[in-house]
Amino acid sequence: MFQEITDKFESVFKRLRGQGKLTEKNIADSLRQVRRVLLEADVNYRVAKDFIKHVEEKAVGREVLRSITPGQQVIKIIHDELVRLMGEKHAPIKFSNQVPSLIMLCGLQGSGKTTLSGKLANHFRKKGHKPLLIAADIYRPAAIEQLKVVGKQLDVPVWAHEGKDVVKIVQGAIDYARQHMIDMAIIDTAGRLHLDDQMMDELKVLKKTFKPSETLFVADGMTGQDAVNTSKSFADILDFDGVVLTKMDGDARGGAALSIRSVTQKPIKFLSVGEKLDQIEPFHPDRIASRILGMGDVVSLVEKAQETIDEKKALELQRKLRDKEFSLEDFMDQLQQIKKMGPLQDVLGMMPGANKMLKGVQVDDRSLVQAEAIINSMTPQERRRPQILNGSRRKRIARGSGTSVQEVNRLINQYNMLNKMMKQMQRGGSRQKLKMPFGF
Ligand SMILES: Nc1nc2c(ncn2[C@@H]2O[C@H](COP(=O)(O)OP(=O)(O)OP(=O)(O)O)[C@@H](O)[C@H]2O)c(=O)[nH]1
Ligand SMILES: [Mg+2]
Repeated sequence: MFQEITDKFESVFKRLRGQGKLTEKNIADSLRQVRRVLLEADVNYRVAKDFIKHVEEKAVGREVLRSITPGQQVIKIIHDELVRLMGEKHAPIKFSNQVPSLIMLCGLQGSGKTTLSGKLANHFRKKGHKPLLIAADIYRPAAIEQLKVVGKQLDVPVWAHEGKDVVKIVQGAIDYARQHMIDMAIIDTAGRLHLDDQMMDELKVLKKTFKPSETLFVADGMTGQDAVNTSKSFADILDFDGVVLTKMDGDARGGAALSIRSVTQKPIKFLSVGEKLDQIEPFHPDRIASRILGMGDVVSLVEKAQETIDEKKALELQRKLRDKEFSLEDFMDQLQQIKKMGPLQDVLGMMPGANKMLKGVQVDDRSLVQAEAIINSMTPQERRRPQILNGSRRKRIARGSGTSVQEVNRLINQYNMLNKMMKQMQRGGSRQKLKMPFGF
């Protein structure tokens, strides 16, 4: 996600930082490059133009030119403007006083509504809500079945009834929810190829009848400017509350994420980043801006870690580090925990500086699998006391795991490095507060 735009920003910034002194001319040059980066990322033309104008107004101010770190100052201005562009603050999902709160999803065919229904149910259940999924796509024959599969996967109830009257279906679901202490219901509506009248009328009726506390427009992030344009047309007809951009794990260039707020005046509330039901991220403009500018997103990383990493194991690990007992077995545990957090590339993308550090390095989830195989081929004693791993043991392990001695060596070096870094973190002051249970 955002890899391409991050890389390009990085090369612009590198030159900017290198300048001891900035003049109006070289600020203008840099901003021309920034404008090109935005346009290449498929940011709306008008949005890019306004963006540059704002940055220029601030950057050419006397403070920047006189400052000791003029490059950094300009970068800071760009960062703040990006945050502003995306709506400043995270816009949370609204709940109503009445039970159940209704979240209605709408959007074009295949944009990811049904998948998102499951993701939202999963997300909010983790936060203590009790969700219901409502199958309101009565047109596509397999649609109801698809939602049932999602519900079953999560063990979340699905309200699904045959029939041609969506209002009746939703009413039935609300009654059911009230009887079963369900506090939120997510309506999965039918998609259309285009925003046609019949679809809009149906959504308008649902909105008027049930007054959902949240109506979300689900837009396919891979379609770039098309996603922005359909969101805009949709907003003109049906006043929705927010956008969810899906398929942001693909080669989406980021332009839609940067333009939608400014074009539609509607905030992005979530990003959907994969086909699995836990691949969803609340949209925080400041965090995304940092990520786009290659500054990492430590807050999201830690949140993700907290969600997926076993607290008990993390505490145990801290104790082991303190007592110098961190073994290869623990190392494997760590690898498995990291694997749970999602594709390695995404996890690393959130770490400050990782983009620069890993330039050109292919991060591959298979390397985790390989590491597991290597550790699995060791005896328990070798895992606990890696210092006994001499040449012949390493050869045996390589054979057993279908790898080479070099690969075994590399893993042991990584382990040693991690061990050292973790000890430093343990000693270090502020970093320790993050309680990152793994030590990049
Ligand atoms: N890679 C990726 N694929 C996704 C994401 N969200 C949905 N998909 C895939 O996109 C396809 C369409 O998703 P659906 O959830 O069925 O879309 P829909 O909007 O309900 O489609 P209709 O009901 O036909 O209008 C499926 O193959 C999903 O697995 C995402 O964030 N990333
Ligand atoms: Mg669907």
